Amino acid sequence: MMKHFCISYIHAHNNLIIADQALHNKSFSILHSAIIFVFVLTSCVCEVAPPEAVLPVPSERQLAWHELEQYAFIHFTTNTFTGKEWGYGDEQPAIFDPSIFDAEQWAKAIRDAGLNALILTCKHHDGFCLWPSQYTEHSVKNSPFQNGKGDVVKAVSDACRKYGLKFGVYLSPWDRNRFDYATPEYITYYRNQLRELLTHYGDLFEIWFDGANGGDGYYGGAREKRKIENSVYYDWANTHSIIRELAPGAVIFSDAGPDVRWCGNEYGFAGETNWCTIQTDTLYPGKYGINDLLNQGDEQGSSWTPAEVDVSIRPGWFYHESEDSLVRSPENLFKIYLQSVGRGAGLLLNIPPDKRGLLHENDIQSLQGWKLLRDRAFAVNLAANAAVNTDTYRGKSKKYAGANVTDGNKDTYWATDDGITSAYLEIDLGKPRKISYILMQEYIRLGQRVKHFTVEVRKDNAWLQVAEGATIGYKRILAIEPVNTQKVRINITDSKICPLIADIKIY
Ligand code: FUL
Repeated sequence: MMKHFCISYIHAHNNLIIADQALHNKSFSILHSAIIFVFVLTSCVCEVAPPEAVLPVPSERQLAWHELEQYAFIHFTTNTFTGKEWGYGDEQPAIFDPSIFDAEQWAKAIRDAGLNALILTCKHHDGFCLWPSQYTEHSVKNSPFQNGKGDVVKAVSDACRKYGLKFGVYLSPWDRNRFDYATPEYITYYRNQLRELLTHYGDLFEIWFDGANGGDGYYGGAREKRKIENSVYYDWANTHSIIRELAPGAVIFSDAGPDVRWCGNEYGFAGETNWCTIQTDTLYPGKYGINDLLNQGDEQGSSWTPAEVDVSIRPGWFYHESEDSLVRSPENLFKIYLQSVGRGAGLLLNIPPDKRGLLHENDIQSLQGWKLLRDRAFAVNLAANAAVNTDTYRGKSKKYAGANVTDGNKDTYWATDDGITSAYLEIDLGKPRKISYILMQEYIRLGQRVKHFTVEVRKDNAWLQVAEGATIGYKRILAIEPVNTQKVRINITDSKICPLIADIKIY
């Protein structure tokens, strides 16, 4: 408000000085002051102060990540050929031999399924590297794959760029092959490998660190159990600063963030109540007993660290022929979509390539069926440009009016005045329509605010409640019992501070 006042004053003042000088008349100075007074008064009435942010707010890299919504995970290594889920670390590189490897087949199927990015397990716990790292012999360079000249990471990152997918990497901290695992030297090795991945494969959107580590392994022939202290061994802060320096656009994922957090399970659901905020300073990857916290976030959290739901299309993370009949159905994937993206989380869906080096036909069929279900469910937004009635909006300014939620522009939003934490938006569909889904988005650039809401539909001259929830966040999709109605009312019943709603869609 003060800023607008000052700018208006300066404009008015400058214009009148010019007028004064032109007229060479000192008697105009009284008039001058009067006009400035009126001008400033008018500007104060017209200019409505924008809402203040409620901290914490997302960074630009996090905002870009939110918009990806759903993306693919690829687990591929020697396990694909041994049938294991966790390789021991003594696998011979010679067994890594995909017969008709085709990264473009993966990228195309993933793109066609409406996924927007891909994260590749460049190194899993067994330590085998899918790229010819200069720091180890335990990699594709000693495998029959493309006569030891191949680089899976390069092929996949190139295919991603060709098909318009963003690319990210998974580098397992736990390495059951390395002789020096659990010593300080290993951390140098690990960071060297990370630097290779961060500098050789173009822009990365996400760097993925899992929390599993420690335990028995090959460890260069020692074949023993090694234990590390999760909270200190990896010295994550210094590894993170390498990423900030070499891949400033990438979000860092782990159980504990800092940019994106694990959702606390591998079954495919974020909390129904899901805060993008959490207290990260006491967390570290691999910490036990925090799964519920990770699942729901923390309304009071001081860090913007939204949840990511990682789940596999098959029972295992790696391909096993015995699971060909156990691929998730399109309906199951749709349910997972509603429980992840529909609750404001990111969805990281694992689709493991088979021994041929291809995504399996059954998996591709499920992906296509899932895409069809999403396309059908969200084909026509009945609320596009619909009239919106509200009980209140900020400063009675058009800039914050209800119409902003149906204008299809995510940068405009409805807001209430400061201090107003409950209000409604009533959307008129023009005529009675059958509706099944309600999608809402907060304007998260200024923080996550809504703490409780209800949804009602107009039925037989009365309002009928069809849904209720706590958080909205980046996105909330509510599946309701299909109902015929012309009017839908969203009641924000509680909010941290004045609510800001950017988008409402009805299907
Ligand atoms: C976990 C790993 O132990 C699994 O093998 C898998 O990679 C999963 C995504 O993360 O921590």
